Amino acid sequence: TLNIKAATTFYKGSEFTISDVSLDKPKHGEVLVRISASGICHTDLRARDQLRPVPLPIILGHEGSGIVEEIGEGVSNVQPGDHVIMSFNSCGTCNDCLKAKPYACENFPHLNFSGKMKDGTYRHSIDNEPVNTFFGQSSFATYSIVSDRSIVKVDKEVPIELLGPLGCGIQTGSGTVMNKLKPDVGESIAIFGCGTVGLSALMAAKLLDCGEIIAIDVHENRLNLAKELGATHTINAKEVDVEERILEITKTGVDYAVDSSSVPEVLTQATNSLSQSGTVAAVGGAAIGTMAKVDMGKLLFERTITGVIEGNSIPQVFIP
Ligand code: CXF
Ligand code: ZN
Repeated sequence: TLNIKAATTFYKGSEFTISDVSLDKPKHGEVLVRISASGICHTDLRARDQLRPVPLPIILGHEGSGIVEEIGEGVSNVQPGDHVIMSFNSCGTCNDCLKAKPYACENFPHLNFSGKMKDGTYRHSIDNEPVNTFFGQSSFATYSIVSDRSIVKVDKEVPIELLGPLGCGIQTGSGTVMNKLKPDVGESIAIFGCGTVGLSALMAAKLLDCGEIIAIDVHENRLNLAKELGATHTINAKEVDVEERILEITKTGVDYAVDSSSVPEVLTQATNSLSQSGTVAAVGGAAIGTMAKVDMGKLLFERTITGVIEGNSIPQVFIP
């Protein structure tokens, strides 16, 4: 075992507490990574606050980057010394994985949120008591053990400490636009929520030459950043009727919308802001049972509401 430090969450809403943790050796198909840095995603905070139920105590963090320290038996995609980032875990054997949709893996909940490794055991412990793992990586720590399926090898030339958020937030936002919505040149898009996910969606929309790129948030500083990154219009939802304003800008409603908020009222608003055949992607981490209102009469005219996990990304293909 290895003695590591981890920012541990002991109870609902608790501070991240730096703890001494024992970490077992990597088993078959697993990789030990020395963490350089980790991003922080809203899903970490939702898990800490038990809005996404996860077993406690747990070491959160799922946007880690670092250097491979050791590989378990059967690992062939990386070597010690490789620079890597870590993304979500998937099983590789269910129908969706076999159809190259690891983000829709049937075992996603178990592999990412059950607190256990794939084989049902734990690698972390404090005073011989098991500590739960998160998103198959627990990157708020000095070391992580992850499945080789979570690992994305990256270029050693790129500053490793900046890359972690590619593994979740950035691929969620940009992948939703590039892999799922695939807007044509000149089509319009509304981005509801301008955090990491929304702004990554926005940058992708800009790269794909969308026409109107409308950023919606309640914080002026985020809207200013959205402008800098390519928003053609910004709307402060605290000050303006969002649906009216979008209709004013686009005349017909937007072709696409991305809702990263996981706030039910925002999904309703985004759906109502669509053009006749528009699509809205809900990508925030709403818990099962979160209900939003939908105008079925409007939906009927070819509108689409879809969920998107991790930007429909195969991390090893999309991230490089
Ligand atoms: C998550 C949201 C909760 C379900 C899995 C994907 N996205 C990233 O944090
Ligand atoms: Zn995340």
